[in-house]
Amino acid sequence: MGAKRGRRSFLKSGAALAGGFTLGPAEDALAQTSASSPMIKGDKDQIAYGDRSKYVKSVRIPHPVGGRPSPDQFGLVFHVAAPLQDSVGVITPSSLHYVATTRGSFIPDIDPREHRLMIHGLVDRPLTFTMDDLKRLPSVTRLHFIECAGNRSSPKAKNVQETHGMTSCAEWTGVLLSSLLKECGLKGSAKWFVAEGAEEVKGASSMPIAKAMDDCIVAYGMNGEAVRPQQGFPLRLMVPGFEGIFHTKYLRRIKLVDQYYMNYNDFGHLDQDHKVAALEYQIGPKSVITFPSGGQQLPGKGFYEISGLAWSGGGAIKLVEVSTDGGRKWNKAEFKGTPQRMAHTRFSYMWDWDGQETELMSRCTDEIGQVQPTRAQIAKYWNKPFDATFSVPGLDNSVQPWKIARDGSVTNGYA
Ligand SMILES: Nc1nc2c(c(=O)[nH]1)N[C@H]1C(S)=C(S)[C@@H](COP(=O)(O)O)O[C@H]1N2
Ligand SMILES: [Mo]
Repeated sequence: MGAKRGRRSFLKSGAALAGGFTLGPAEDALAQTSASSPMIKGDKDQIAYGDRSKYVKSVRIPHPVGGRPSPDQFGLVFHVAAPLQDSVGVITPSSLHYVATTRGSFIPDIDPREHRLMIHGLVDRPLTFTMDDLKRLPSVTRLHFIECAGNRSSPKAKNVQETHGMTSCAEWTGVLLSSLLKECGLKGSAKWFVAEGAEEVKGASSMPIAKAMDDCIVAYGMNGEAVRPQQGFPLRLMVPGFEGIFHTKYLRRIKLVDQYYMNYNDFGHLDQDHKVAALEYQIGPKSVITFPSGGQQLPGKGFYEISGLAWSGGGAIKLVEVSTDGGRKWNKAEFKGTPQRMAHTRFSYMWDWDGQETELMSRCTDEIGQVQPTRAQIAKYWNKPFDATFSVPGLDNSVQPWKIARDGSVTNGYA
């Protein structure tokens, strides 16, 4: 089909609809709203805090990032992946937000009245903030994704939850770190900062001061309510576009320092120049088709809105292209809403499937011109043979192919 053919022409064309849609008599649909329908009881719990429909079954899964099982032999959960295959829009519901813990699933049970954020080191005035102090200050509310460095596709992964589920996007509310640092007064020698969480292993990371003064958020709000305990209640640092590990949960201390300091979280960067490592651990441009995706089943040929997510640590997504023929031709996708900086962006492409075997792919370009690479391009870049043994070194932002079989089943194009 041509990219210019819009949704309207599909909906006017009976031939397109015939493939898969059920067009029953209208009375059947009307009958569904009759008074005999079962009702959800308005019990006390449902008044206080609403549940989703029992028919909606979308759940997170333990995710073996890097082959490490969750839970492990000691019962610790390290990685939990979001069900992106069921996602609509760009916000991940807080209950379905991916979770990554560097030391397993010990979630501190913090009383927000007791919680403090201390900012010290190379500042004129070290300050300690209570949660109430922070909430008095001017706030920002922004959409941002977080992605774990372990989020990678593999031939073994069956669906988008396994290939891409270690990223999520939420609306975060809090105070800009730059506002707090201005209150403290930065000394000229402050070049780096170390952010620390409140667990026994503090999950500290070194980050450049330029990032702190740019767009970091000390966040207490998530998707319209308090940050969830799994996401860092009562306070977490958002470092937009940086690898997930920098987004310090249970944030309790920020120390301004004059150089890069090696911390617990920086162990993964040991084999590289420290400064380069910290500066380069920015998520590359990445996109994935969530519908149709691995494990799903197309009922037959005809019209489908291909839908997916794109994001980049380099800024807002500028362009998404979709291929419906295994990468020969690339077509411009549409955005749902305006792409935000360092946020998931929903894209779509109208597709008329002819019922033949094919492969779907998406690739994106961000506002600074970075283009998402294919796995073959990455292999070439690293001068490695591109065969079954190839796995992407470092962060994996490769193009994800989904194979469509003639029977409409969708599988991982790497398998
Ligand atoms: N204090 C603390 N912060 C942390 C972690 C942690 O275990 N403890 N995990 C990090 C890692 S590895 C990632 S990918 C992100 C995950 O954020 P999420 O669990 O809210 O999705 O938080 C980071 N911040
Ligand atoms: Mo992570």
